[in-house]
Amino acid sequence: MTDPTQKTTDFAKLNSKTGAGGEVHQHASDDGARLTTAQGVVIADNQNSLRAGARGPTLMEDFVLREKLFHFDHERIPERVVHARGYGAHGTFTCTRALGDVTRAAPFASEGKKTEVFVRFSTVAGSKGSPDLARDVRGFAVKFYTDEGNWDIVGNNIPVFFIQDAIKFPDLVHAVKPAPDRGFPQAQSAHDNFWDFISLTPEAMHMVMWQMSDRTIPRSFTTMEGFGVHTFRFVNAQGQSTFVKFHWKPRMGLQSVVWDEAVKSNGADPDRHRRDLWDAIDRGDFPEWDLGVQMFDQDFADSFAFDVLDPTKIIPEEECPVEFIGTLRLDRAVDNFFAETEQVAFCTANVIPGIDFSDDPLLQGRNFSYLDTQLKRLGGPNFTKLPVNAPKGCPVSNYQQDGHMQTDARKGRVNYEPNGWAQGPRAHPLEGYVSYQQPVEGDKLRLRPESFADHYSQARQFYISQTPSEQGHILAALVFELSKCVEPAIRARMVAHLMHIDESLAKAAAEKLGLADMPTPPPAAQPTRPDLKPSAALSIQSPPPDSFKGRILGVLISDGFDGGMLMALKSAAEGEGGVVRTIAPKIGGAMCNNGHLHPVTDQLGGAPSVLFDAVAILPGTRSLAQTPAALEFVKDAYVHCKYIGLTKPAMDLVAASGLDGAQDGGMHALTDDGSAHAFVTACRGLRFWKREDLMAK
Ligand code: HDE
Repeated sequence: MTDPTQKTTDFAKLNSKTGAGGEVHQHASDDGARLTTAQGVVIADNQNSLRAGARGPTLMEDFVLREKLFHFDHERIPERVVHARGYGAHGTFTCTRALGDVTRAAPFASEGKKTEVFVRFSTVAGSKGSPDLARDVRGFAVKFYTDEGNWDIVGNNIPVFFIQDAIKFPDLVHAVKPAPDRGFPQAQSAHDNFWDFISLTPEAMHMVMWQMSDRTIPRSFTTMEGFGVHTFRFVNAQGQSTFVKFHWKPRMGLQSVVWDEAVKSNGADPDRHRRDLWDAIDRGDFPEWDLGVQMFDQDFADSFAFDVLDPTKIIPEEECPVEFIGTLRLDRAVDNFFAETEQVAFCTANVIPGIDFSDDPLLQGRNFSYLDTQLKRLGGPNFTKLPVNAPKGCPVSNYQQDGHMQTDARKGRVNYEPNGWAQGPRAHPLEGYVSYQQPVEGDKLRLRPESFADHYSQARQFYISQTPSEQGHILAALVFELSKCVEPAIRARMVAHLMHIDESLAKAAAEKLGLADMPTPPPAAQPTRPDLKPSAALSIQSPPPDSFKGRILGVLISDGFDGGMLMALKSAAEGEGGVVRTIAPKIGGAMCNNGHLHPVTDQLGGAPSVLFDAVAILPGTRSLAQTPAALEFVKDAYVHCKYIGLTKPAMDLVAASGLDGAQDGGMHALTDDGSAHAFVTACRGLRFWKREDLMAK
């Protein structure tokens, strides 16, 4: 690193122009580069506009000022209508199983084949500046830069959707977004308009159960699953089709936070998810997902209990296994958030040879919609030339021309095809994209098929697949959200739907909402099937991950703390691929019991325990029992069912927090290296969920 004072001095010699206060206005840049206008003219002074006299009017001819303000005034583009808040990263997809017999899609051509990718994660409802941990569905959009063109899987972290037909999408989004008159609430579904719409839309019930589960408050992007949602087609070189559903499974395992933690986390660190992804890549802990596929033929589709074209339904993994075919690794943060994450343009219609659509009406609507959004946001049809959107693995060659911001200067006189000049690219019947030859017939009509009519059976199946703790979270989420609805009829309508899903859930919700009478369930287009078996893959809590990899242990210390214990915890957590952060009353550090000042990563007031996966409390001679932030730290960790490691000097803090008598299997005494190891091993289990029962007593 060069010494900044040195640079100032050097430049002062070079150009000793000073302001009225005597300050030096500019530094020589490290590489001697010159600041220029967009036209390439070197700028002499970037601090003062051109004036007639030192205190006189600014001149219109100041092209440096004019260009700078002009560019600044146009620095924003419209945010995405949905999925506005997002974060992207680059990576690689590696094929682990060649699929040449099933699809000619380039990424699956051979085992070990690598394809560059760009991934953008997002929330759906909130605008660009909204907090990361809103209760919301997460977008999981992957762009594969394949050697046969760009292919996008524009998925979510939930395998089903609220609606069955694209025509309902604007209404769904209007209902969840801020109300048009008051412009709030922002980034949440806990309000009348959302539940009004949902309670009048029975097809949403399956998705609502997922939405009320902890899936919508994920610990981080790296602990979420991703799903293509719709049924797609794989098509092989012989033109034969196999239906396929896409699944991304995080190597870190599924992990979520609890609701109270999400709420507090949004205050403590609204950028929590993007920071987590940035930090993970920065420290070389590259997040990974396995790509799994459920492949099935027409016979399976015909015999399956639901319509495979219905996006409100899953195919349980027990009925059609998820087969792993590759791994996604994110290993490069963006260089520039705007240029890449903001300008990336995903589209479900971006497919390559070997990938085709099904007739899912939601997918068909999406194929139509995304280009419109790109045009609006990116200002013209040439957004495909932006580096993040341009194909990387293959040439692009066609006769499209002109339009806003055309950056290509194609040569030659020919811009049409066929042409007799023997110039320019030609279509290729063998290598080109050929749509799957699917016979199509039918009357033109606006009608939902009867096979889409069962709205409750899979909602019930999801609910009974959850652990009792997860079922408790769903109930609590429903009660929280519906309690925010001012209109009693909306609450009653929702509870009435729950009757079709699970009577005990409906009754518990009614009781907690203070409903005077149980509402009558609405007529169901089809009765709920009681025979669908629980599916283990639908639960987050079971089984928990088998290591602490990628997670953060927050260690609270104060002057005189046990340095040996901190080292033991670090070695145990880092041995599992975890991260340790140290928190102390002052950011300058805390005095170790060996007499040395130990640096810390966080100051207690700005680092509540909600930001950590597990915590250890190691006060020294300086007690923390009178420090409000320390009391909150330990109380919240307890209430959020976190594993808590405690040295003896921490006991007065525990007592002062009112938790003295509440010690349980999730609170570990830290006495020696062995106990530090045992504590970190216990932390693998996500949370000490049994505490919920203890707290309920
Ligand atoms: Fe989207 N969706 N969507 N969507 N969607 C957009 O495109 C749309 C749907 C999804 O990180 C928009 O560029 C319609 C389902 C993701 O940039 C827009 C319908 C799923 C992203 C749009 C749906 C998604 C979007 C807004 C109903 C899960 C963010 C900005 C027919 C499988 C991509 C944009 C990114 C973005 C339309 C339903 C996923 C307006 C019409 C179902 C992950 O074009």
